[in-house]
Amino acid sequence: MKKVNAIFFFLLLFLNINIVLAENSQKIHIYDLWINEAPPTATVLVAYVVLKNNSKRLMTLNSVSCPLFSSIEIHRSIIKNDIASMERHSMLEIPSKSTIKLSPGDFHLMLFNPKIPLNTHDTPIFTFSFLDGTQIPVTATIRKRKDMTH
Ligand SMILES: [Cu+2]
Repeated sequence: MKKVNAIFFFLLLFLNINIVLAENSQKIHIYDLWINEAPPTATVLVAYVVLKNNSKRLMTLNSVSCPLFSSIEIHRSIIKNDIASMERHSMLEIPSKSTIKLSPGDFHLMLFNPKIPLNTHDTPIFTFSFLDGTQIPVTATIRKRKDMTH
């Protein structure tokens, strides 16, 4: 009887973990993660992504990491007194039931010190971490360089 209980307990635990993972991946959907291809000597790259919050709560992105870069920051391109610059944001809020698209000229991810030169067949995996502890791995694609103006 004890043995049966133990098996039942592990089964429940297993089911529970799977349910938690499924809920996490549904409450926020992260897609179209792409990196603008840069010359092999570039020390900083730019990435864009779409974040869709399906949940009933505000989701706050507070860090993005990838082992191929020394650090990743959330930036926004701004124009102040006709001068283009960027400001750093420590986090990015995605309101309930809404979608935020990071795109050239607006919010973007700044990727510092690539450890290898990336080309179009590379598929690095990024981890998006939220204030509530949710962590979502997302595979990036590298796009041929078109836009130098980020
Ligand atoms: Cu930037």
